[in-house]
Amino acid sequence: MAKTALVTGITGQDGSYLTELLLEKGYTVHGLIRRASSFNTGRIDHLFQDPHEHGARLFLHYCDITDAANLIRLLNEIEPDELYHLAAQSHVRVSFDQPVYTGETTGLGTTRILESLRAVGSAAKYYQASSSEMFGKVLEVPQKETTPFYPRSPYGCAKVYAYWMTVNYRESYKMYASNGILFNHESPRRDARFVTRKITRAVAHIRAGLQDKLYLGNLDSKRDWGYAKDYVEAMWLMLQQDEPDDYVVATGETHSVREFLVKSFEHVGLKWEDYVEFDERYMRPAEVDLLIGDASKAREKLGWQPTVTFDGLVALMVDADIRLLEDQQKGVLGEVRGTREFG
Ligand code: NAP
Ligand code: G4F
Repeated sequence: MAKTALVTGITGQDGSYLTELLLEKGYTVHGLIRRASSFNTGRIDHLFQDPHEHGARLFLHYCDITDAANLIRLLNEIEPDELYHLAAQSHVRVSFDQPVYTGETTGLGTTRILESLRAVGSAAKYYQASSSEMFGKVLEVPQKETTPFYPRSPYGCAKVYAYWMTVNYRESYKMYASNGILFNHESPRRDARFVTRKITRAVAHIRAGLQDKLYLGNLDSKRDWGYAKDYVEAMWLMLQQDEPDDYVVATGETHSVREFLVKSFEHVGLKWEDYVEFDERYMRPAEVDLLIGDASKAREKLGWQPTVTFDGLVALMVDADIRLLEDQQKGVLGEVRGTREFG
């Protein structure tokens, strides 16, 4: 029988790719969205374009992850087979400005969902969006499932709490609850306040003569960057196993922000030094200097592996931003945006 999935954070980068994957696999998908003063469904609007195909199996509900009563009501109504918990205040720099709110959503939001599942007696398989940011000031290179955590931001601390609550509910209540410890993953749907998309978007605008300068912070930190579409496949695989477990998902390669910058500008034949300036505002009180993951367990147990290289990711994102800008200039995008009314 076709399965039903509930996705929190469905309007985010990962939520949108995961929803596409689940609909392709025949699932009925319910997504939680929060009320905003402007449309926030831009990443999933296209899924409603064919109301007889995917659109017919996709349902959205208002629910903030700070609202336990609403969560319980919706879990009773939807009765999901699988719950992918992706909603979070996910920006590390912002978490230093909003540590309490980040703890409330990214940390306690997880407990609220786990406790709601327990309260309604749900047998849904649960996926927790854990993060390589938990490794922070790394205690081992490369990082794997057994590497101890040393978070370096309020976001990292909140994710460590959420990770352990997931393990705790698994052990205490025999819930099927798995942590995906995902390293940075990017795409043309990445918000432009994360460094990769900030760069590729700027390259497209600079190339078109619409922007003079790009202001950035620390160029020396290194990240293990993969492609988001590959990573949502790993999330799904984690919930198809007989037993719950925790998995690192990564490419096994690390590159500095500077390398991403060089490659992005080179892709369009420009020199980054002519455009990039340092801005103190983008520095963090504490930095994560080096992330590189060992995804052997995911490869061996889930049969998962990444399909997009670092160079491929840069090219894919720069090309997508060039196309997006051209479409915006032609006015094409207006037809897609805001076509759904909610409320
Ligand atoms: P994202 O693009 O920032 O999406 C976050 C989602 O959470 C959005 O749908 C957002 O809604 C929703 N959200 C935030 N606060 C909420 C609240 N209070 N109530 C309900 N919904 C709320 O993040 P992402 O890159 O897709 O990442 C998905 C998850 O994986 C996050 O938990 C993130 O921390 C984690 N993660 C990401 C990476 C990565 O490299 N991308 C790596 C490891 C872990 P709006 O659209 O309304 O803002
Ligand atoms: O793109 P970032 O903001 O991503 P960060 O901090 O690594 O966090 C992302 O990955 C985590 C997984 O490890 C996720 F859990 C988290 O939700 C998020 O998706 O920053 C990457 C690096 C940092 O070292 C930052 O200091 O880029 C550096 N950077 C330099 N200039 C900048 C900028 N980051 C941003 N956002 N903006 C800048 O102007």
